[in-house]
Amino acid sequence: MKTDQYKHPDYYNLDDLYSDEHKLIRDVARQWVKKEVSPIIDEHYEKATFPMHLLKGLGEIGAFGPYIPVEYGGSGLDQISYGIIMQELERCDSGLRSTASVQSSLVMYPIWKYGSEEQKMRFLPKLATGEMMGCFGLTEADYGSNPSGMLSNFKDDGDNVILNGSKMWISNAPFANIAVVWAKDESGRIHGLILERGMEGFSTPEMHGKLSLRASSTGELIFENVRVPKSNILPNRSGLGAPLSCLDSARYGIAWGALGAAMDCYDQALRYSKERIQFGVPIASFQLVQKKLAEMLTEITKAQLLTYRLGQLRNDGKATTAQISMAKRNNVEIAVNVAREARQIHGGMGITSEYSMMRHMANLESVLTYEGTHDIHLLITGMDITGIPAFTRESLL
Ligand code: TGC
Ligand code: FAD
Repeated sequence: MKTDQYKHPDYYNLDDLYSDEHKLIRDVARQWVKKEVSPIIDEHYEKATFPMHLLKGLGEIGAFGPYIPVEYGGSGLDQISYGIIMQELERCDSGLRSTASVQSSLVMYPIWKYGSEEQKMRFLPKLATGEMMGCFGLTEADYGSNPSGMLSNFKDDGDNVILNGSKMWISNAPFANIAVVWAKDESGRIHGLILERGMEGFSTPEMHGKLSLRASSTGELIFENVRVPKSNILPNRSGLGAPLSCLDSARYGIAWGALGAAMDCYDQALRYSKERIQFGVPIASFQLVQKKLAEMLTEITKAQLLTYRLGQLRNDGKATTAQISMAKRNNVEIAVNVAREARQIHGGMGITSEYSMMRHMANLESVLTYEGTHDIHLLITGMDITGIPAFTRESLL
């Protein structure tokens, strides 16, 4: 069996800025990933299955809602700790990080921020341990980048509401016990509802045929006259801003995570280039290989500094949506490029599952698209700096 030799690159001594607690959290996550995930991830990727037996361990290392207060079962950690855990998971596989970031930022976060006290006590502690898993339904077949157009809707029915519609591309849906679903009331205002598996008319068929993020389970959510108790509606925020604020949290975690994938690819490429002999010398002695390595490390280092600063801003409650967009977009892009260069350094071996670059490359195509596509994030930056939204072509509507 191959051994996971990962050692993170730290060219600008970022470790000096981490607290002892941050480093401990990183060590715990890294050791767990090396022992429990690295040996089995390729098999799950090839079979397109999510390793369900890892859920308990993910809970134990604090990957579910690390920043949720202790009174609700979370670890009460800061935002940099959250980022570090996402980085350690995604440096192994984006699908593993997806499962944890959906649970943390898209299920626990909205319940914590917008739920009633009863909802928080009922759901958060079990979500934190992984005893209960959740998913987040915003995207619909015809409304991906433009969720405001969603068709899912509910009507008042006494103590309940009746929900109809569907969602697609939903991570964790096939096995989730609950789903935080966004749908419109009779006036067209968006609300979050907590759906529970077993509610009549609620189904979660798995989507097949993904060539990316294969070790993550993705499905649809279908609502056919589902009777949802009003006590399952998130009471403390409505409107599109509610789900979008959850995306801020998830995109922040992805910025850290995608950088982890890049760091893993660089680490392997550096090691391989020093071991692989061609023309009688290690390939690391060729200028063209050094150029690749030097450029990879430069991009990683810039992204590490950007991401750490974003973590500080997020800890202070000052990170803006546009700052998070810039980091998500930049880090995924550099990760795609680093994975590709690392793959080339490995020559033919780079396309095998002996190394993780090809899996990272395929995974990162999903990461480029979900949580706001690469171009949507560019437009968020454009809107922020010009004050002019360029999402719609009003004249064509
Ligand atoms: P817009 O008019 O700009 O905003 C509507 C209302 O929302 C407010 N708002 C926010 N509030 C909190 N946090 C944010 N980040 C916010 N962004 C906007 C805004 O102030 C406004 O409030 P109000 O009171 O005036 O109504 O909305 P828009 O319809 O023009 O859309 C803007 C756009 C395109 C940027 C947005 O729709 C968007 O981000 N689209 C991308 C959709 C997306 O990212 N979907 C992700 C689905 S989840 C997912 O992919 C999970 S993958 C997980 C995994 O496996 O890891
Ligand atoms: P579209 O919105 O149709 O975009 C297609 C192309 O058009 C893109 O290149 C886009 O950038 C471009 N485009 C669209 N609008 C504009 C514009 N205004 N200006 C310029 N270009 C534009 N969603 C959830 O709700 N929950 C989940 O858990 C979840 N998990 C996912 C897991 C995976 C593996 C994937 C692939 C997706 C997941 N999604 C999830 C959905 C994801 O958020 C959407 O795929 C994403 O928001 C893009 O929507 P779309 O696929 O409909 O593409």
